[in-house]
Amino acid sequence: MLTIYHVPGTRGVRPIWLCEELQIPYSVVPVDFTPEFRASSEWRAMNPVGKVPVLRDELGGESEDLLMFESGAMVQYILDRYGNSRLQPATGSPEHALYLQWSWFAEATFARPLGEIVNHGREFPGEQRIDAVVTEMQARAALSAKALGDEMSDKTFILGETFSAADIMLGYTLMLADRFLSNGLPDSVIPYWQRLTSRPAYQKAVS
Ligand SMILES: N[C@@H](CCC(=O)N[C@@H](CS)C(=O)NCC(=O)O)C(=O)O
Repeated sequence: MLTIYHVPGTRGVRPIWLCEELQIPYSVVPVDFTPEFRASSEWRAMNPVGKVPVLRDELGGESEDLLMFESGAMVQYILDRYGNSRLQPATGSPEHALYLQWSWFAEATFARPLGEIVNHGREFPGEQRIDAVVTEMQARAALSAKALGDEMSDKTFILGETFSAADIMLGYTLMLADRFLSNGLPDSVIPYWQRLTSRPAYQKAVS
């Protein structure tokens, strides 16, 4: 049984959305997102840097529960263990290489400047906020949004016609971009964003 420790609107949306797409059982445990709780030894034992989400998999039998942080790693684990080859191309294929490329792009390249914009708004209010950093991160995030829009000019989903978990990885990043890009999502991305947000599994994950 999978349990996702989650704060609404944060990266736990990714494993929840995936479980909904795969129609596998899971439960959600709400997490107190205050800095105090995230700094507590109780939470640091679950996530050593005090972030969300965390995934627990009760493996049963003699096995200890598996505890994981990093939402992209959770998505890959759930797919590999419970996905029955769904929502990802065959491992080692060129298609899988592109699936990995876009999944990593979503978190390592596109979400990173967006995360800094969020942090400067939330953690460093007032005079501690460095406006030059926010401006630079806006430009970096906008460049990633444009790159994604260029890629999506003739595609339904990031790998072509078929929806995959790379779309889930990108979908959460687009949620952030939609909220925090100062000029909003580029027109080239909007049809893709609308296709993602119209999926019932996405809607369940954000409800
Ligand atoms: N790469 C990590 C990022 C986790 C992350 O930044 N989570 C955010 C919420 S979406 C958070 O906990 N932020 C609080 C903080 O950075 O202090 C993942 O994908 O799980």
